[in-house]
Amino acid sequence: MARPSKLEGAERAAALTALTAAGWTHDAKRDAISKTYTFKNFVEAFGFMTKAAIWAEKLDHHPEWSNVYKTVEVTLSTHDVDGLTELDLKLAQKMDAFT
Ligand code: HBI
Repeated sequence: MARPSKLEGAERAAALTALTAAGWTHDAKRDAISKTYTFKNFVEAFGFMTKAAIWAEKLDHHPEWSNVYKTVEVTLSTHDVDGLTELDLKLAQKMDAFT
C-alpha cells in the first residue's frame, strides 16, 4: 500500500487542533503524536491493544506503544515519510473511538 504524503498546511493544522482537543500531544521534532490511555485494569488495557492491533493490520499502519499494567502509551507517526499522514489520524480516531 503506497504511503500517503505528509500532512501539510491547513489540513495539518486542522488535524492537530482536533487531535490536541482529543488529548493527543504533538512532538514537533519527530512530527509524531502521542497519547497515554489509562484503563480500569490490565485486561481492559490489553483488550484495547487487541482492537487497535486489528485496526493497525487493516490500515497496514502500526503504532509505537508500551503497556504497563492498566496504562498504554501510544505514539503514531508514518515512518516511511518521517512525519504525520492521514493514516496516523485514522488510527488515532479508531483508538479514541473504542475507549
Ligand atoms: N506503520 N507507523 C507506520 N509507518 C509506516 O511507515 C509503516 C507502518 N506499517 C507498515 C508499513 N509502513 C509498510 O507499508 C512498510 O512500509 C514497512
